[in-house]
Amino acid sequence: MDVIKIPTTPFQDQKPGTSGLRKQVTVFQQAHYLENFVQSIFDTQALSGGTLVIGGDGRFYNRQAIQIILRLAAANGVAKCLVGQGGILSTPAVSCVIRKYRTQGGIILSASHNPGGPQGDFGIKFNTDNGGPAPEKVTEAIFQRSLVLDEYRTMDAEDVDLDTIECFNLGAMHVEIIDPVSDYAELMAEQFDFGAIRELLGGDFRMAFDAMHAVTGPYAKRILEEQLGAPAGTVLNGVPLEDFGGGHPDPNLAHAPELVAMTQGEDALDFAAASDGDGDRNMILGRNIFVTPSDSLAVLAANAEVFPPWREGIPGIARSMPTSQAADRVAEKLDIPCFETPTGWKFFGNLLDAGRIAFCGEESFGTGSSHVREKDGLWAVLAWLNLLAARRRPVADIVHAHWETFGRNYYSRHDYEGVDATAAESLVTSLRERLGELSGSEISGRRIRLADDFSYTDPIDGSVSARQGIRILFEDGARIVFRLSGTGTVGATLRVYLESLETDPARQREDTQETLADLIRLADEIAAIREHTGREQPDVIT
Ligand code: VG1
Ligand code: CO
Repeated sequence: MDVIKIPTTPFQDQKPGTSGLRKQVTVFQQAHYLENFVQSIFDTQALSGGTLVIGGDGRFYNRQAIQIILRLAAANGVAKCLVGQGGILSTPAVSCVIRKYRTQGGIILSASHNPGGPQGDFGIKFNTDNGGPAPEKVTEAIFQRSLVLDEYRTMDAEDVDLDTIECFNLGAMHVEIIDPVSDYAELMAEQFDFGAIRELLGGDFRMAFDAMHAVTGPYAKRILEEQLGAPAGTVLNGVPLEDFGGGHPDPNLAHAPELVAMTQGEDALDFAAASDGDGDRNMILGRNIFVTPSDSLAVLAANAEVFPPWREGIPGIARSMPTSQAADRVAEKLDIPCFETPTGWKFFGNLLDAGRIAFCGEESFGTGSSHVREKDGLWAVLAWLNLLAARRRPVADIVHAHWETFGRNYYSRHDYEGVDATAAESLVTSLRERLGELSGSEISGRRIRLADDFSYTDPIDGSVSARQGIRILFEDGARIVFRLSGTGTVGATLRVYLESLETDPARQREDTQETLADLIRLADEIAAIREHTGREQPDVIT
C-alpha cells in the first residue's frame, strides 16, 4: 500500500462554525471536499506519530467519511487510530476516550441536532488532546490552511472492517476498533451514586429515555437498562439510524412531543429525558414539568453535594452568555465564581482544564462537568436521576423549591430559521449601530442599563472573542439577547433569547410566554424583527 498525493484546489467555505464544519451531505460528497478539510487538520496539528480517536453519530455518510479519514491518517503518519465499532462514538464518549488514553486528539463526524439522511446535514469536528472542541485559534489555523491547500495525502487501500472489535494495520498505521460504550460507562459509574439510582429505579419510579434514533441508544441501553436495572423498554428509539428515523434529533419541546406527552396527564411518568444526534444535548422532564436547561444547570450546581466527586463543593460554574442567569444566583449564594462565556462548548475548555469550574451549561440543552470536555446528554440524565434518588422528591418539587430560594428566571429562546442571510446581517448591523443610543435609554417604561455586543476575554489565556451577540440588559435584571446561529447550513437563523427574574414565590408558576410577552414585544420594537425578516412569528420556541 503506497501513499499517494492527490492534487486538489481549495474550497472557500471550510470555516468551522460554533461546533465544527457543518454542511449539507451533498456538499461533503463533492470530490475532495472532506479530504481537503481533513488534510488541513493534519497539516496544522501535530498528529504524526500520535494517536487519534475517530467516531461519529451514525448518520448518513458516517461510514464513508471514516474510511476516507483512516486512509488520510495512515498517509499522514498517524501511528494509531481508535475507532468506535460501527463508526459509532457519541461526542462525550470521544472526549472521554481522548482523555483516558491520552491521545493527541480526535475527529467527530456529526452535525449534532441537525437532521440527517442523504438530504440532511453532515459535519466534522476536531477535538484537541484535552478532549475538548478545538479552540478558535486552532479552527482558524485549519481554515487558513484549507484556503491554500493544493494536495492531500492518502493511501491506495480497500475499506476496512469497522464492525468487528479487533486490531489491524492500515499501511504502517495501527487501527483498533473499540467498544464505543465501555470506557464511557465506566466513567459514568465514577461520577454518580449508581447504588442509589439502582434503588430508585427498582421501586415504583417510572421513566423513559428517548434516544431519538441517534447515537445514545447503545449507551442508554447499557447504562440505564443493563447496569442500573431500568426495565427493558425504558430506552425509546434506541437503534441509531442513518436518517434518525426521519426525525429531527433535537431534544426540545418542539421536536420531542410524544415524550412530553408521556409526562402529562393521569398516567404521567415521574421522569423523562432525551438526547440529540451526537449525544451531547439533554432534555429533562418531570411529571408535568419541563426543566429549562438554564434551570437544570442551576439546580444541579445548588445540589452538587449529592454527586460523589463534588461532596466537598464545587469551585465555580460557567454558562454561555445567552443562558439564563439562574446559575449566577446559585454561585452568588455559594460564594463561588460564575463565568459568562460566548456560545459554544469550546469556551469552557480552559476554565475546566484550570479547575476553575466544575459544572457548565448552555441554554441550548447542553449541560456538563469537568469529567469530559464536551457537554454530555447522558451525564445530565444520570445527574438528575442521582439527585432524585438522593432527595426522593418529584422533579417539580425540587424545581419549585429552587425558585423559592433563588428566584425564578423565566426564560425562552425564539428562533427564526432559514432567514435570508443578508436580511439577518442587516438586522444585526443596524442594532450594532444603535447600541450607544440604546444604552441608558428608556423604552416602553423599561430602562436599559446596558446595550453592547458581547466580548469575552478568556481568563486563562487572555484570548479575546468579540462580537458574540447583542445584549440588551434592563435595570430590573431582564435581558434580551440577539445573535445569529453558527451551526445552520441554509440561510441564517436569528436567535432571540428572553429572560426576566421573578423573586416573588406567588408569581413563579405563571406561563413563560405570557410572562415574557412584554419583552417579546420589546425585542421586535428594538430590532425590527418583523420588518427585517418578513416573519410574523418565530419558527421554534424553546
Ligand atoms: C447551537 C447552540 C450552542 C451549541 C451549538 C452546538 O449553536 O446555540 O449553544 O453549543 O449549537 O451544539 P448556534 O451557533 O447555532 O446557536 V450541538 O449539540 O449542535 O454540537
Ligand atoms: Co449535539
